[in-house]
Amino acid sequence: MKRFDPTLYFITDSTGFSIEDFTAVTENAIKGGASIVQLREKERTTREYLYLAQKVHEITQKYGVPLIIDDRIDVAMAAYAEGVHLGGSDMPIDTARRILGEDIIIGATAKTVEQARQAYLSGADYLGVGAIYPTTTKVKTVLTSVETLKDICESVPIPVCAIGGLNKDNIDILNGIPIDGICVVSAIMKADDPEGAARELKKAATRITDK
Ligand code: TZP
Ligand code: MG
Repeated sequence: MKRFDPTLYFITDSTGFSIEDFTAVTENAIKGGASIVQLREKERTTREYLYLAQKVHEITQKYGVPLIIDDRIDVAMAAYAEGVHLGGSDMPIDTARRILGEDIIIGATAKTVEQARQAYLSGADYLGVGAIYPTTTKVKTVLTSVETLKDICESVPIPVCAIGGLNKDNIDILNGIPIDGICVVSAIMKADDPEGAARELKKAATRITDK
């Protein structure tokens, strides 16, 4: 499986959720239009991460949506996930590609044109670029300007998704930037109505990415 739709890229954060509520949010996000899901866990044991990955994969598979595992290629492999997302301190992309093979989606984080080119040349299938706005999600990041985002889009032939603090009220800043999708955590995870939030974001993201 390699073809994927990055238009609305939902990244999860299970902090504070019961497993039932967490999987319900994920399912509702997909019903609302999330086209790809990333499981992102920073404080779980390997066993907990794998358990969650298997639970979430049952849902994503039901809807034919790819599941990406953040940071951990072992967890991705063990859960038969469709992909993995690797940042600058995770396993190098070319090494991951050698281990995982050509069919697995590998995403990378890039904050500069140089990093984006490097990730592409190393075998990344898509890029997450940001943070566009300050974020309340647990992450060590710096802001990336919309100008840099545009330069990155024009420097690599793979899909580019904007990330960081994006919500329905502020994503118009991305109008006219040739991105392929938007990534959100809290705009869905913390919404009272995750399905409705995803639906609204999908509409906006579809408009922005409709080149
Ligand atoms: N990388 C850059 S910003 C970010 C990540 C993982 C978090 C985005 O979360 P939110 O809640 O959509 O701002
Ligand atoms: Mg990482």
